Amino acid sequence: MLEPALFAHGGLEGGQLAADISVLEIDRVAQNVVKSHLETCQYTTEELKRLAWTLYSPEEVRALQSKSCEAMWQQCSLQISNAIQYVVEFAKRIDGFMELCQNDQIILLKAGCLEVLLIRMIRAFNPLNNTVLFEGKFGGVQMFKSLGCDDLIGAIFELGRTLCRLQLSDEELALFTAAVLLSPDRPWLTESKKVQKLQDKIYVALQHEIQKKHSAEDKLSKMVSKLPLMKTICNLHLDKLEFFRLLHPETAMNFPPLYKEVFN
Ligand code: CLR
Repeated sequence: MLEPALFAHGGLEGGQLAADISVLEIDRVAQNVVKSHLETCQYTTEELKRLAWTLYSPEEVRALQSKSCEAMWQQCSLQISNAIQYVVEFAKRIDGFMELCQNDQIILLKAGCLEVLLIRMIRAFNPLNNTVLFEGKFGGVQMFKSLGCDDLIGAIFELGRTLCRLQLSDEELALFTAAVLLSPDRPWLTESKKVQKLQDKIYVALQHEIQKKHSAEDKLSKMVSKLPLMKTICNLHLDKLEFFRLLHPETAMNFPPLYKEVFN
């Protein structure tokens, strides 16, 4: 299943987390997670700032719209697959993740990586003109018309807008995505207690980080309140994929391996 992608880049040093949560330890957790995020976020903040006003021209949008549904799905699955590789690398660099059993690592990644991507999307989302980064340029919902998934795309953009309103810093983004990844309630986990302990520490670190500028209860609960919409989007994506697979089995067979591994 995910092993090749998960273990392709060799081992990582795994920090043993003590049982009690001290301020020192929370700082260490935050540092590790933020560093891991910055090392694996695919685009630097500067790159994204520079790209933000590189928009698809109307002709280019029309060209995307007149592609076949199959070709567009293929393109999107490739982009998503590339982005997933960075999420896998992010997970591997979080202290404690590689100490979980391989079964649980795979369950957490399969269940969480689209949610992480949706949160990461805010870095590549421009709420001023409702556009997202796709293959090097920014474009709006119309770009994805040929997919025939207007409801899914609409929900993704809506999430982008509401998450952008929270104005998350890279530190908050890093800790939030790590907490989502280390969700102890994913079905079939064998060591959910271990996952729970890791997630608890990350949430404490996130709370601590938010407190530097805001009232933590407020912002954290706003962040957590977006999780149901993310779950809805993930389920909608799986429905669309299943339907697409029925209509175009040959194309679906040729989707990138990582995309197939994660969403099968
Ligand atoms: C998310 C943040 C990552 C980089 C990245 C890569 C691919 C992008 C994705 C981001 C956002 C969502 C995205 C995707 C490619 C296609 C997808 C634009 C920016 C759109 C919403 C289409 C989804 C189509 C479904 C049928 C899967 O670091």
